[in-house]
Amino acid sequence: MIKRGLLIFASILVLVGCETENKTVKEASKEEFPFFIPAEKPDRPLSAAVTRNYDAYDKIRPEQNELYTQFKYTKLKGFDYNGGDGTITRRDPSKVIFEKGKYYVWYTGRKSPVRPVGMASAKEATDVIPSADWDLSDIWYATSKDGFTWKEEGIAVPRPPKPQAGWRSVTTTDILKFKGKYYLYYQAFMEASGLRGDFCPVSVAYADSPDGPWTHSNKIVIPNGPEGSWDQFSIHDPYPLVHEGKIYLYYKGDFDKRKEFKPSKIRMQGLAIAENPLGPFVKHPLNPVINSGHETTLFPFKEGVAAIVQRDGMEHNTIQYAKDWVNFEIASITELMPVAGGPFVPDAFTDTKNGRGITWGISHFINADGNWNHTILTRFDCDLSQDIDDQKMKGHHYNYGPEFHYTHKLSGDQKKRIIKETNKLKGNETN
Ligand code: AAL
Repeated sequence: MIKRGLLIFASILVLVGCETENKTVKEASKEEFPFFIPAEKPDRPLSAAVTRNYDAYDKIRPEQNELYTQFKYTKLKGFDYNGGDGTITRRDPSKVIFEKGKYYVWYTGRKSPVRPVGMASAKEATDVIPSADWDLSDIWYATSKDGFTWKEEGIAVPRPPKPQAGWRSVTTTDILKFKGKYYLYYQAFMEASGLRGDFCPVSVAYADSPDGPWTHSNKIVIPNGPEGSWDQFSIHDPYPLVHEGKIYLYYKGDFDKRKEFKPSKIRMQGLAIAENPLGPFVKHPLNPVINSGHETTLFPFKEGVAAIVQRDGMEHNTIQYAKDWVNFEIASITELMPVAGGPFVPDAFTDTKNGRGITWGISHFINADGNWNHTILTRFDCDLSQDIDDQKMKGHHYNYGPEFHYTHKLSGDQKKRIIKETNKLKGNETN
């Protein structure tokens, strides 16, 4: 009896609730949402999406959102790739710095007698035959007067001798300038990538000049995590910035590799902080701090840090922001993002309290000739800066023509599934 009573009472509550909600909605429907979107959040019932438009973003429209941009690309001059035969690759560029009247960029450089055999065939790799595109590589560098035409200066950091960290390959570097000295952090491979996975820690070399000579620290400064931890195998894409007088080094962990999800789409970013460029680095207890991204690009913005989060993960194709440099929120959604972007960040190392943002950098195109032979460097431009307002960078979308769409075709299995579904319907008709 009591149960029945409670049930009736609960139903009345629900009805009243709906009625109240309906009244609210009814009241709201008297005033349609206005044609000119209110600049401030209106005092009226709003849907979750429109509430988000006011609460989750810095501005309510893309044109005014300083962390929304499109990206424009320009082919670089000064780099030769042997006609794309796979014997030369340049990829994973560092941030760009400006010193001695010119721009500097460092990157993974591979010049091998043959093209890579591929990670799946890593067992066939030798000390001259690369497994992956970034196997058997050194850290090269180039300079430029204008950011468009570059002069390759040569190898900055070569692979060190066995058994030092990086003897197999030194790759995916990034630059730090700290107290007048220069530091290049890099992935330090001690096995051909693909043998077990893409496994490596991070080491660092240092110099008194951006032109070197560079000295290997012969230290693993960002070690792999303990067994069973998210970054136990791969510490990728080291990316140092200076904040609160310390080195904030963001990095990627490739983890959660499972047979049933191959290739894994999960990539997340961690943070490690140190007072000294040679460590010790302390990994943040909230790691991973970004739940998506691959070769993630970061830059100080206002009092926080912004991140170009592209390629992988639930929140790929977003630009994110962390006021506290740890807890990232989505600031905008965009497309055609620079992959492995190394931006020119004038205040990357100034410990700024009001990061100005970025307008250009160097990124890369993998699979540059369609058969995974090699990667090429390119320039990207954007408006993620407090100091410009380039509305030509704030368009809503790119127009991908029919031919581009038709390059993304159904597979044979997908066609078979579709035919099966249609036949099932036909079967239903005859039944
Ligand atoms: C990119 C980067 C790292 C990986 C490989 C070279 O995905 O994240 O550098 O190890 O490719």
